[in-house]
Amino acid sequence: MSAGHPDGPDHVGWPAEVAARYRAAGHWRGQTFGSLLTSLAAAYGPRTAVVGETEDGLARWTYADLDERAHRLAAGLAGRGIGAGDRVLVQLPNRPEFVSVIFALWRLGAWPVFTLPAHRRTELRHFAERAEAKAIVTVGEHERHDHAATAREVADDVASVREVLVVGSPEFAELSRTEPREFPDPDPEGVAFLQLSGGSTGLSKLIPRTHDDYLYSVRESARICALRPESVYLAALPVAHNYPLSSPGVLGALHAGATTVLAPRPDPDVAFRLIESERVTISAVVPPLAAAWVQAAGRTERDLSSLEVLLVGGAKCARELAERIGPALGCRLQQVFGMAEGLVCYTRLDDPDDLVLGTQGRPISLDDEIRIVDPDDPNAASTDEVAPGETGALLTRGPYTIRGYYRAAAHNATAFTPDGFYRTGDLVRRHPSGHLEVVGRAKEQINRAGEKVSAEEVENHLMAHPDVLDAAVVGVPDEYLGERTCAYVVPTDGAEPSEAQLRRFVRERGVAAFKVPDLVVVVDSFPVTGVGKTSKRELRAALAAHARNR
Ligand code: OOB
Repeated sequence: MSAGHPDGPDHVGWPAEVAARYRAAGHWRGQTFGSLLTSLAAAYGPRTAVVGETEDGLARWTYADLDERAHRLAAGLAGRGIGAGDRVLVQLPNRPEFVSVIFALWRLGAWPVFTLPAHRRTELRHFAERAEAKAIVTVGEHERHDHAATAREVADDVASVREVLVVGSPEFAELSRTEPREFPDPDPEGVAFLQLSGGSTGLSKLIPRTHDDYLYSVRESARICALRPESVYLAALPVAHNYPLSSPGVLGALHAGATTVLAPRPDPDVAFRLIESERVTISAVVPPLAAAWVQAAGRTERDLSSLEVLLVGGAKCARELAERIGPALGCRLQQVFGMAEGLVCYTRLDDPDDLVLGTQGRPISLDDEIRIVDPDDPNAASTDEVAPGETGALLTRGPYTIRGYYRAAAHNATAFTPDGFYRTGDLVRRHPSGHLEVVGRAKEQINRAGEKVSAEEVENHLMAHPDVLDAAVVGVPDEYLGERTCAYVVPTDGAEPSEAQLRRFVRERGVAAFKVPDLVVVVDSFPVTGVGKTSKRELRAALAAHARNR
């Protein structure tokens, strides 16, 4: 393994004595995801594991089916030269093969790199380069985009990428029929996959998660959300994201022997149809989607009575919205505040209403260490705690929170404290019960309906335009999205770029649509007095204030 990569180690592990403590506490149990599937198939063989659309209509796979498919596909992928430690970009929408592909890779000890269906050429190229990915697994045409063509472009540009495998193609079907064989189980304390960070300083970083640490969070999430074999989890959000994947998500549902229903789209029409037909008991949404469901529930003919729990997270759920969810949908609200880097907080199903409506929950584990520190000091130490109940910047470390990003030593030096706490960039306050209330954000990131946009990344795309001298991207409050992106642009001398041109320019650079600025304001100079051009951070703060007052 290339621990000696010039950009830093693949995996910054936990100190040995800390790891020993997590093992002794029973958090880390030495199981891999591949062996988990084997034991699930033994325990729940004939029960339905996954329901979702394929080319041949609605597929229903039992646990035994899923196990066999993952076995065969693992053998097929091995035949294509994919093996332990290889990184494989996975870009799949919500369809059953997502699950068989990731378990096949896990059985091989290969590392899925979880990209979103929204990602485009430039982002995929970045992930493939960073991870030195060997292959890309994707689909053909989906939502009017030819993913296979984009993947092939990336493969042409990135030397390490040798295979593009297209789910739904005859070639993929052939691979999925390969005679199964066994592979050595990988190290449970080793990296299982790479997740993506939301990104605040430019492009997304890669997040190495281990079998042991992730399985702990999945197991506990399933328990906290009361999943049981009779549960039916509707995956409405894109399943590659950490939230619908593991909080409790598809993996939590599998862990409990429950059924996962994969919704091709999250809008109320599709979701309500599936809730009715599959008798869905639990689902998970972001706040804007919760609002859309609440609104649609008032006029739907669908029977939603099976729904017991709706998780809401990924972005702040306003109390007013929180209060409407239970009555409108006839279910219990569970708030979730999590991050791909690790820490996940839930309100508990037996918490008093005030905490469920007014906080974002408390951590999964008693071993999740929380420090709320001086919000004005980006380098605050874990000991610089604010007074109890005061707002501050959230630092955390624990049994499933990373100690460093993949090959990013320079970034890690500021993203983590010297004693290993992750600087979340979130501003929170702690209630006496230990529940956290998210009150804001210190990081240079826009949370657009739960999708994270790095201000710097979008600025860099804008500044690549010949008519743009400088750009600053800020979030402005939006009733529906929570926040939308507003780009302030200073043109080069004499140039007059239009808003439409600049938005098209960013889109054509091959980035996810959610990163294209919602609003572009062309100005002669930044409309701010008293802010020098020395700190983009101060400039953004002043522009955000300006945008709010427009
Ligand atoms: C989830 O993961 P990411 O990695 O896309 O984003 C993490 C960030 C947090 O640092 C915070 O800024 C924001 O998203 N966030 C929330 C929130 N949940 C996440 N902000 C306010 N209230 C909430 N409830 O978004 C994620 C991962 C696992 C489970 C749930 C969400």
